[in-house]
Amino acid sequence: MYDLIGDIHGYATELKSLLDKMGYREVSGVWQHPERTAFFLGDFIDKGPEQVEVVQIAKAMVQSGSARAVMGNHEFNAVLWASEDPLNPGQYLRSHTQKNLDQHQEFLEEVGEGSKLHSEFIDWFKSLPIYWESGDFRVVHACWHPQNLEVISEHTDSENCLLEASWRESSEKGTPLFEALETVLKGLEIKLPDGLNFLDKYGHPRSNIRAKWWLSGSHHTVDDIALAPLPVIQQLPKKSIDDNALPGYDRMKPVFVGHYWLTGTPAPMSKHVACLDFSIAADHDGKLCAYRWDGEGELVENNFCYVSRHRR
Ligand SMILES: [Mn+2]
Repeated sequence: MYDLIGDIHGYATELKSLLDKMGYREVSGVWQHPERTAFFLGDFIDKGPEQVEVVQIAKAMVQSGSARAVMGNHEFNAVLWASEDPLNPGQYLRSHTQKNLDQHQEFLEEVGEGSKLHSEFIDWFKSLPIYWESGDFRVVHACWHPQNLEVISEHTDSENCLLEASWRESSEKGTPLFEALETVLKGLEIKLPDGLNFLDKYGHPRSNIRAKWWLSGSHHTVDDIALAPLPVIQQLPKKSIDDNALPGYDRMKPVFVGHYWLTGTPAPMSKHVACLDFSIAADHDGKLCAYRWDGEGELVENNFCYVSRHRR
């Protein structure tokens, strides 16, 4: 059975505490459990103080078969940052702007940009599947969106890894592949009705809101579908959204996601959807969170397991 682990963002000390708490031990340099397999939901890097160690732990586990993993938006961006554009030599698939550098600089400094280790990590990131599905559960970094997964599957191999030839298109705004990856790795956003906007945590006006994509049915209002911190939700109107705006979720099997920087006490989002990102990189109340799945079709709060951010 599987222990699904949310976004780690460079916090290796907490990762080791969480693995230890769940009964994993380091044997010959690889963390492993006698009966269980770990499953990482992506976002290993950026933000935290021990990014190289996090990748080394996870990579060794995946390569030895003691864990599986999917790709997060931070690994996706890391690959694009490091990939020269074949059509514009000297340019990169993710532009080296100050804003993009700010999000990634700590990783580049820790790994050594252009080093052998950097290129090993990029190769490993490229080998991560975009999504994963078995007979009885599903895993994706941000949003299980069947239509978009179908678009992506035209660009992946039998393991759901992006084909080498598709990386350029994956970085090109406006292509179906780019749009599909945006949703699957970064979440579904919908436009607020009537030209409305709200202020994000930086005070910038925004007209799109991240949505609880798994909801279905009609008569939802903007404030009930918003996947946002309370201060944002309080700014949102009780206005209806288009009935077709959300893909909904088929509830055939549980799906595990990360990505959303949740706070508070870990619990399922619904009987079939669990988000395991509890903001380990946040200064206040950060947790690294897992779900210990024993094959149940409906998720339960008791199976969450987490550690708090350590003091440094
Ligand atoms: Mn993410």
